[in-house]
Amino acid sequence: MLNSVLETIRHDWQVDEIVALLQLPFNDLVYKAQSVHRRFFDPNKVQVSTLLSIKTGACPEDCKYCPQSSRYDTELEKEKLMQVERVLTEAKNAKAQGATRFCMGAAWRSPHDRDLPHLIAMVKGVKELGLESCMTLGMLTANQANQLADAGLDYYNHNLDTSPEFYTDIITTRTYQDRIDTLSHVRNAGMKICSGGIVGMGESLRDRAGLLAQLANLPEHPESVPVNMLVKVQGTPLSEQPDLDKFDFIRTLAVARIIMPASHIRLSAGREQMSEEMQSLAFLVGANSIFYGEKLLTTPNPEASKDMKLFAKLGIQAEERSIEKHPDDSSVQQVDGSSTPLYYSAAN
Ligand code: SAM
Ligand code: DTB
Ligand code: SF4
Repeated sequence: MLNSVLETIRHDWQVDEIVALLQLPFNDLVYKAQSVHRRFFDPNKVQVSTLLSIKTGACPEDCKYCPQSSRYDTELEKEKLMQVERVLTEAKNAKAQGATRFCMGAAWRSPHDRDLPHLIAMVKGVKELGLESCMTLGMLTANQANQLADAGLDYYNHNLDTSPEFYTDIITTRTYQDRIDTLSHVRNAGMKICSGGIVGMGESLRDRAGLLAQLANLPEHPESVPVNMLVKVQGTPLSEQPDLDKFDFIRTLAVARIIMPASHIRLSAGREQMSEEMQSLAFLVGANSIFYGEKLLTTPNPEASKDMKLFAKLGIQAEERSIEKHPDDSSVQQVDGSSTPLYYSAAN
């Protein structure tokens, strides 16, 4: 059973194949995605992470979507690197609200080595609370990745954002290859990867396929794949971008589920603007992770109580445990060593 499941994990996706999946009749795509989802996950469990901005605004990069770039006037209140104690207070609150992973984000091109001791103290403190830890700090050197891994950092988030072809329309201050290099430093250091992108930035369907191909063709699939719907922030160059068709967004999630079947696919930024029906379609096609709590980094997210009500209506439960190893690795074990099945057959 396990072998046949693992055979379906591929790293040789052609962009044309992914374009064809994105263009399937909608009902066929939903059925395929939900069937794959049931082979790999409990369909009624969703992982919940809480985000905290530990350093806000004044970023030197020029990412056209981002309210934190110093190049755009978004009236954002800048904040220096947060004190460790304050970060840990926020982490405790997140745990009390039911989050299992705490993600700390900094508006940096890359961290300075002088910041590492503070970051390491944050990671250790979050781990001591019994939460999984995640950071997103920009580009990392191999040495920085090793130091964070040694401190116990579980996940590092670094998005590819879009296809290689569309990328230069959005960011000019770092290259696509810079991003791939950071991902390989993270992987070599033994951390789990959270990497995805943003849709709704004016990219074509082929660009969305190109992003998905890049993610799925990494040497190992990212354990977590955030699919962000562009949050249009006044003052950024993308503030007037027309909305992406809602079904094209759902299609992107569905295809991410199909081609990265063992990864958590996160219905990430943009939920504040989505109806309950749209979010439930996202879960139906295999999205199984969300950011939980009323703020993303700088923009609003649905209130926790609203999400809990939606989960209750849909019979969804927050996922409690994580797995020790990625199912892309043949020996899968639950953290607590239990024999709870990881895979759920479509026939069940
Ligand atoms: N500065 C670091 C970096 O860019 O690598 C880490 C923080 S950055 C804010 C993390 C990610 O948030 C970006 O890669 C992007 O995918 C996402 N993001 C930022 N602004 C967004 C927006 N307006 N809408 C949707 N996603 C956004
Ligand atoms: C990711 O892919 N999305 C999150 C997280 N990783 C760091 C960030 C979304 C940011 C949305 C805009 C904001 O709140 O500033
Ligand atoms: Fe800076 Fe990250 Fe925003 Fe780009 S996405 S401007 S690197 S904070």
